[in-house]
Amino acid sequence: MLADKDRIFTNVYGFQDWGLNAAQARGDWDNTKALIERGQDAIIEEIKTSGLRGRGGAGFPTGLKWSFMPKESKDGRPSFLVINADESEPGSCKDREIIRHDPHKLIEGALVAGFAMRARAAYIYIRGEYIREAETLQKAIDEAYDAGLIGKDASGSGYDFDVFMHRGAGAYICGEETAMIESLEGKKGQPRLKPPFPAGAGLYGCPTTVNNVESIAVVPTILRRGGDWFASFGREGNHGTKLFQISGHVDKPCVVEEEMSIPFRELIEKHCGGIRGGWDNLLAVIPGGSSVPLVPAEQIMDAPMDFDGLKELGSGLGTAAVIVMDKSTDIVRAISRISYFYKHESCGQCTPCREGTGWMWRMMERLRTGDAAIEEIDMLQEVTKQVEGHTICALGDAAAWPIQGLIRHFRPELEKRIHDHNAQFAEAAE
Ligand code: L3W
Ligand code: SF4
Repeated sequence: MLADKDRIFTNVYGFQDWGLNAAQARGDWDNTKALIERGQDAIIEEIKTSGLRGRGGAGFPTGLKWSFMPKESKDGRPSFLVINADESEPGSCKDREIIRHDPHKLIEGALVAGFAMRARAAYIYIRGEYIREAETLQKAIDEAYDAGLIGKDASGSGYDFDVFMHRGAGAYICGEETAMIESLEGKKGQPRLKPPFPAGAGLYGCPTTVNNVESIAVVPTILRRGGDWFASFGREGNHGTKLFQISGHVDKPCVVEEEMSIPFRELIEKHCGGIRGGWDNLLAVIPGGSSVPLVPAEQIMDAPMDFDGLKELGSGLGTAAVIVMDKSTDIVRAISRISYFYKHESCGQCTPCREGTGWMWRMMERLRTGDAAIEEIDMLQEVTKQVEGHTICALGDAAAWPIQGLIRHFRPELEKRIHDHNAQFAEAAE
């Protein structure tokens, strides 16, 4: 288990004040100037050494992403850092805790990361529903400006760096990086085709990097304690500490910082008091937020909770939003509800997603009630394949994968429902 001394988010439960003085007492903003004086390339190298991979779902190597940003400005165009605080993935609630209780880690991280990628400013795009969090964040930004930590000659480094907060308006798709950029520009939040990636043409056509809140908030601590320190947690290719958000049928749902690659059973035993009704009562787990396929109980027990371990099980770490479902769960209904979510949140600009998410949800509803033909299971699988990989952004995949996971692991349950329904119908007809 991760020792307290190795926790980055020491105020994640809000036992202390989030304000500047308390944050400084915890070590934030401690000689930030010295971090900046190391220089852009040294900072990027340290982040590469740490093995940090993006904490927003895709797990892309953070140092590598920063290195895509241009070293020289073309035609006087500025570069930007955009921080994704549009936390909307069902099950995810870690960025909310950082902003509520440790906002200065995020703001200091924005300055140091922004400097490393030669950005002129950071835009923090916060989920519209996070009303009180937005108030806290804006107050923390104001505190940092008033103390000279950001703005002109930020932290006495000679570097000018602004931080702006922008509130979203309730659309899940604005968490997709290019939809977020469109939204920041004042347009309808719809994803752009990639490439070009934001590092080439992002906000206002300028080089931009979009990073998740947690990815940025851990940066100052990594630089202070060293990339090797961060890399000493977890296993090859899956390094560092990580905020896990455990919800559902555990005794004590929580957000907890743990070592990457911790086995699932250990994570739940140590921090959540076990599974409701005991381990024999576990049915399945969605380990990374609603976009990733579920994993049945027998496969997840000893699985390392990291990018590669969960990928091997046909799922993913995503945002590490761990949704635990015990045997009381109507698993078909649960996945159907997720399908409805993606149908509702599809931005509608590409046909396989716009039409496919509706088809998938309606077919899921037929399977939920059992009012379907057995062949419809394969037909639904085929529809998911028509959507997966054929859309502009990952929402199409995210809508397809949970259904594929259900069919892969719970086909007998789907068939039983249809048989039971048909038997009932036949009985009624006699
Ligand atoms: C330059 C290249 N940049 C990739 C960059 C790219 C992006 C990052 C990852 O989706 C996933 C999604 C959700 N040159 C590059 C390059 N990049 N190749 O690397 O890109 P990508 O396309 O792999 O992922 P993405 O589009 O960022 C994110 C999944 O996360 N998810 C979580 C969602 C979480 C929330 C939330 O509430 N926080 O919505 C869960 O599974 O489905 O698959 O920056 O530009 N050659
Ligand atoms: Fe919009 Fe869906 Fe296409 Fe993404 S996949 S761009 S959400 S229609």
